[in-house]
Amino acid sequence: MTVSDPVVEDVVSTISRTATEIRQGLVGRRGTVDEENPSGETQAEADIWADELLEGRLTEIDGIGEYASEERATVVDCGADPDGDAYAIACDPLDGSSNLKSNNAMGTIFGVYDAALPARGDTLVAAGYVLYGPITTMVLATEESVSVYEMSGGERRLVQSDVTLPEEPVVYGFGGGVSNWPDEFEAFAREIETELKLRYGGAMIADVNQVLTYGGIFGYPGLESRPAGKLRLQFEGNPIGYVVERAGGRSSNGHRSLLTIDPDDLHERTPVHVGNAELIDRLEDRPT
Ligand code: AHM
Ligand code: MG
Repeated sequence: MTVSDPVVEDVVSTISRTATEIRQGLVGRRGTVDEENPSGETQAEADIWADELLEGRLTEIDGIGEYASEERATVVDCGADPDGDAYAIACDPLDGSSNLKSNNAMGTIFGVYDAALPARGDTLVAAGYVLYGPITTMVLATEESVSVYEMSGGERRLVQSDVTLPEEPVVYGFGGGVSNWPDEFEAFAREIETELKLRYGGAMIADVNQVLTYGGIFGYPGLESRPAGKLRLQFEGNPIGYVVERAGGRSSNGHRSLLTIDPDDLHERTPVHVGNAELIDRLEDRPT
């Protein structure tokens, strides 16, 4: 399947090629650097390297007006106007990069917004992620559908089209630490853990991919110590919310779709919940 919008196709092809390089270049880049990202987290050498690779490639594309990532404080202006004809790209270059230490799965997340950043998720025209698992796959959501590709040598090969969440949920994964969960979320989680199987790997992309494959729910709630939670709306919440909603599921900050949140800040955080609609409805129905 090719993407019908030529700029989006260019973005997806560029990310396909770059992701192959990122995967191969991780060897020797497992250390941390003496820097913090704009969210105050220690950066891995690989975070900065992957961000620079993506920025270099994506800002060259005609029709791209802005590039932003979790790893840099401000938006890179590429000259064209995302509130006009151009698009803006937001990336999490290496989601779950703390998994580098234990050699577990990670991913690259991207969102293509038809508005200047920070933007609402309902201005996305495409979003997806590359999962660096035993094999490299890309999940791509567009206005038309959600597709899965296997990636090899910079090329992507369609392996599944019109992806939808399985109707019967099977797995769940909740981040943040039980002792730090608000009581009402803990009560919900206790209910879910009697119904579904736990799958939590510390990289949202890998955990969401389990939900997309088997059905279920992934959540990173607001915490007692950090009410907005950990995940960032522009780089993580919106793109993943878009993918899961396009696949027939729901996304939520605990109250409403992530895609309807008006952002105030490029790096703002939000509670993130995605999965089968019935489970997200139940989460939202609880008193908070
Ligand atoms: P990152 O983008 O800096 O890697 O942080 C986000 C990651 C998510 O992939 C994952 O869901 C979460 O952090 C895991 O956090 P925790 O270690 O608190 O479980
Ligand atoms: Mg991340």
